[in-house]
Amino acid sequence: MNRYGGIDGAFYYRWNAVCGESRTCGVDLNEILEGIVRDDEPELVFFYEEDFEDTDGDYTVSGYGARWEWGTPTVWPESAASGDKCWGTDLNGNYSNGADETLTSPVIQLTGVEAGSDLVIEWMQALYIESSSWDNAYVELSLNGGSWMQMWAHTGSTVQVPWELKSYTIESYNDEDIQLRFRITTDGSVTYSGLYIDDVTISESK
Ligand SMILES: [Ca+2]
Ligand SMILES: [Ca+2]
Repeated sequence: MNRYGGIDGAFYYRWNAVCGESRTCGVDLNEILEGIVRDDEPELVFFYEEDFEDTDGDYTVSGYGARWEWGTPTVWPESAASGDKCWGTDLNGNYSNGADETLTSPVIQLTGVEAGSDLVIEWMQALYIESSSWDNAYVELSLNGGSWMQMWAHTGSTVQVPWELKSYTIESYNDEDIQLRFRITTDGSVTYSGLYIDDVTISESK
């Protein structure tokens, strides 16, 4: 295997197949492709992945006016981010007026994460909500059962944002249990489809 420089300054590895005269040399293209490694891209090692296809992920719903449901949306965004299923603040209608409703993950116990490494939490999200003057959405995180810390919040005008990847990094993670929650609070009038969540992952950045 030889190391060589790419035009962008990155280094790549490649195999050279050497065949003797007395034997046939077969090279599997897939094996070659799997063997190509770029040195300059961070590697993500996944410790938690939930696409909500087979189960609801043991996520729980709580709060006032709660309409969180697991399944396939029949109103906007009219699909999950992956496969057929996701969680959303009502799969077939708008969120409630006067609501304070939360979707909470199970306590996620991570084992094997290198102490002091950066932990990356990612989720796919679709959002259709009134201005944050009236209706709000939050994604929060708790470590070892501690107070909830904000990873993301809806700010500004009324928005309709299709499925997009959201990301939050915990720097210097050190062997703590993690819990996530997705929450909306609403005022007394004007409702939309709300907050939709799919493909939650936690990975270590190497
Ligand atoms: Ca899904
Ligand atoms: Ca409202």
